[in-house]
Amino acid sequence: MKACARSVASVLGVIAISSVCFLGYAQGSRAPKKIAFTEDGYPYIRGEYLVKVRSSAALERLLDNQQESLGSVSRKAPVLDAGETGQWYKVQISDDYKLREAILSARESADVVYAEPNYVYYSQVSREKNLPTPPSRGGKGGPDYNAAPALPVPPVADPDIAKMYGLSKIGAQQAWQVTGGSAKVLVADIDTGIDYNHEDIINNLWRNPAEVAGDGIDNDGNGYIDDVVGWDFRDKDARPFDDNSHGTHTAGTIAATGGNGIGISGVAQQASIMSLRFLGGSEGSGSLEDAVKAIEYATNNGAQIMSNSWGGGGYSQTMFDAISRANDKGILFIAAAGNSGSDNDKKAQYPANYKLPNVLTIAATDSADKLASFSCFGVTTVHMAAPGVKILSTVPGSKYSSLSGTSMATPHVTGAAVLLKSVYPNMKARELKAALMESVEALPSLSGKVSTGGRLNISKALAVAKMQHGEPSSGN
Ligand SMILES: [Ca+2]
Ligand SMILES: [Ca+2]
Ligand SMILES: [Ca+2]
Repeated sequence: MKACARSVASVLGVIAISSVCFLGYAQGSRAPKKIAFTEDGYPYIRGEYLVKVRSSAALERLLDNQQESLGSVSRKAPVLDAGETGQWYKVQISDDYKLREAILSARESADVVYAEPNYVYYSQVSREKNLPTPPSRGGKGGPDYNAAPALPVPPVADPDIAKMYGLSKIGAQQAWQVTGGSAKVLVADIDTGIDYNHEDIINNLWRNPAEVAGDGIDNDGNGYIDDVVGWDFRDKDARPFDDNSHGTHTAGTIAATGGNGIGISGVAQQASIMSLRFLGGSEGSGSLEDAVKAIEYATNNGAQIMSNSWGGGGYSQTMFDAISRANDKGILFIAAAGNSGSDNDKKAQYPANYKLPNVLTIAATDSADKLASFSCFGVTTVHMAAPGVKILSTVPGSKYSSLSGTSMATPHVTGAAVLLKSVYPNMKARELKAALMESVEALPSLSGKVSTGGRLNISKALAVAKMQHGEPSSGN
């Protein structure tokens, strides 16, 4: 009993002196809900935390100690999965009301690098309108490449392109005089999955060259079985199909097939899109654990650009480390600023606010070049804007629909980065980011709102890159 009392006192001591965010609870409901909020308003999964330890033995020691000192703390699953940035684990406890104590006591341990809530993230689409209902999960083992319409030669205009004001705003048509993109540029769409049988996307999907579909074997030894187009981290399988529409929409803006006489065109007409699903359901939500695994997968499997139209949870060291590792590999990480219409300089949004050289944060503008009413901004933390109001793109079932959000602005910049990378394959994250930021079109509505005071112009970005890196190389 004495040992127990000392333990509790020491935990309370930490509570008194620590400046870290504490966990609180949504008021007014006693019913067990899966999601709760920290005191500073960030959503997390009840009863779960992530911890990075110096060894697996250290984890066992920690959990044994917690069980002893915090009586009702139990571990449903001691070690569910190990991340790849080192030894981080997800811990589940039965009583969420003990989660704060569990995290704080973990942080006290010399064995622990950090401990944090398993935050929740959401797709950054405007909720003014319901998303179109996707069809039931299509296909068995992945995309049906045999059903893909062949790209006609010479290129045939995409019929709905006139409805895409975003492409005109950012100078896409002029940029296409230089390059339409390249299948050599691998871009990760970290989202709700993609309808990988969509008529206007199927030709621009990544195909894992070293993986054989449907044989139940991890042919390339990357830890994922039959991952031919990406991975579904939410449902833990090889079929990252879109159950929400959001991810198919962002994928189409990045690189719906241009010049095939069908539907629309992405900002890049050609690219290799990797579908990494960690968000899902009607809200398009997902966990920190799965987000980080998706980022790690993209980093480890050759992605050069990551498109991230989501946000929600608070500062996470696990995620910071994962994005930092992508930075070390020269991978650009493009993030939506958020849809709460607030100032990110005052209330941080993540991943948008991570201070890393490869993070490029995007606000949304409309067809009149005004900052969208829902768009977050931040003169130091948000870098630039792109069209994000009433954006026409692809949705599941080989359909097309308009959506609004910083979610829609972000993939415009991703597509632009694909175009740069396709003719300047040696440009690293830092250089891509600089070229995109230096070439923005300054707009009065963005002055004092984003650090560049401007909106994406890919045609100008290619011109800036040409001054810095010489003549563009052939895209293919
Ligand atoms: Ca594999
Ligand atoms: Ca296989
Ligand atoms: Ca098309």
